[in-house]
Amino acid sequence: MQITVLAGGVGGARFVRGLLSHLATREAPEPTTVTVIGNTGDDITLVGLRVCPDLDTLLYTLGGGVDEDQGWGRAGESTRVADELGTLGVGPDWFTLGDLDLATHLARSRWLAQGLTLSEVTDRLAQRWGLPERGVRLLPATDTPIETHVVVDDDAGGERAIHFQEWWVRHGASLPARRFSVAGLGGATAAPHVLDAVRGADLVLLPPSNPVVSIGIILGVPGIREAVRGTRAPVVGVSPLLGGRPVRGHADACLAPLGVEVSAAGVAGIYADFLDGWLVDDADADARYPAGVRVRSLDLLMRDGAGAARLAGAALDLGQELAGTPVPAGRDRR
Ligand code: FO1
Repeated sequence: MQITVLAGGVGGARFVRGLLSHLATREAPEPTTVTVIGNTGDDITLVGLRVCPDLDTLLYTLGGGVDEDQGWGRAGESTRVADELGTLGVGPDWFTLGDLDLATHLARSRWLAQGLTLSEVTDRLAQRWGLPERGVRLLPATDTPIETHVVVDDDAGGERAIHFQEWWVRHGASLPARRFSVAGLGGATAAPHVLDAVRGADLVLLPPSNPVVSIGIILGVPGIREAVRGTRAPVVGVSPLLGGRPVRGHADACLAPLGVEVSAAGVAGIYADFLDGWLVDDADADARYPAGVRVRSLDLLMRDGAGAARLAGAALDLGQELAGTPVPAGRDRR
């Protein structure tokens, strides 16, 4: 079975880890490969190094090296280099690159400078983290460098754009976003194997990643949203909102500027042109959802690994249920 997942950082990585552990516990498992298409809009160049936070969060989480409390960065990390850079006044003080994490960025930057694509670099990092042995393929959404910027008010009545990471980390998404603009997205092309992984999937999953700045960016790469709309596979998503609030992160601050209702139903609405199934929390079971979307409610929280496996199992079950039923006539995306 071919499962393709469009994933952002922390929530997406935990969901995929849960998916892998759920798949490992099935009786008589059908051979299954999981292709994860990772968001690259968070990427940033710092102290001359290319940092890919969502790809690295997926690598560290699926490879067993992530700092569990943070959900990002390396376990057992130290910051001697970052501390000295601070003393030297080099690099922003609001974004800490740990010593082990720096090795990832140094290797990636070196390989990119040697002419490797981001996909080739990600393959090497995935090998280092043992992803192929776990039946996982990690693809960047695009090899074209893209960066999400957030347009906020300046202090002279105008507006200015800041990097997504500055908005997210330095300001905690507290500056009202007027809009998002993704540098390089219009000219980007899907990375190798990405479109095939969507078109050839038996199931496409959207974990509870940020629908605007994570999954929204992946879908914004020319050709990807069309591929999701056109796939024969059921498309099943997991709400990132519970009772009108993000389970983690700042999805609410991202939906407001789009005028989208901050709710599980609101997010289903922005996916409505391709969504077949939608997992929501029991608290949101009675809301109104787009026609043609099959909604199931459950305890949405991934409190631990077992919780993530349970949520992923529910998504798989909904996908199987949808695969077994004829597509309602008139679904606009078949
Ligand atoms: N998040 C923070 O809140 N503070 C940090 O200093 C920080 C550093 C950092 C370094 C590497 C990396 O891959 C991620 C890092 N993050 C940090 C998390 C990052 O902002 C998020 O993982 C995503 O970009 C948002 O989804």
